[in-house]
Amino acid sequence: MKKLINRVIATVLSAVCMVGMTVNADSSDNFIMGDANGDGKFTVSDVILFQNWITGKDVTLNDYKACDFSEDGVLDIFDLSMMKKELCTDHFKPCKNTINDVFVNYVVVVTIKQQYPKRVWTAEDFRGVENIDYIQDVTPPAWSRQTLDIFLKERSKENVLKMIHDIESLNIEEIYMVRPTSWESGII
Ligand SMILES: [Ca+2]
Ligand SMILES: [Ca+2]
Repeated sequence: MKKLINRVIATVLSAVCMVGMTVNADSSDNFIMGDANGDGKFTVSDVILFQNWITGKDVTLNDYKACDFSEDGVLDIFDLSMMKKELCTDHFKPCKNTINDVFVNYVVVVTIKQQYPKRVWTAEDFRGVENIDYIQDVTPPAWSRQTLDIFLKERSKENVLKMIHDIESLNIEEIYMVRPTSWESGII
């Protein structure tokens, strides 16, 4: 009997997951991807909350869009899977570019981890890093990672690589990766 009940529960759960649930149209545009409970960070607590929601437990998501990782307007098991993967892989990725790579221009691209809220970055955040001309926020609309372009005063491939090294050496927790604008850099 217990086995049968378990099977019924599993069937119901998989039906819920397959069908998915429509995202609330009133959901805000100002959210941190993965921040299901709305505390301003994307952590394992959000994964647990979303998992409970997907499996039909009586819990509330603070912002539905923050869980729609596939961006299809429906919350389902695929979003949960992507969310778990994202949390596991959102660690700092050191730059592997070399002087032999093709650089599109002499700009350093800084990508912020997606569990940090967007904020204004200035040269003060990169204190000690020389050769910064100006910083431009180039985050695409609705993009979960903030993206900055740092323009150099003296522009050369060597200086781009030096600045990347200098920024990486600051060990700023919010930074996901620092790259040249290179077709080979694998910017995502
Ligand atoms: Ca959270
Ligand atoms: Ca989705």
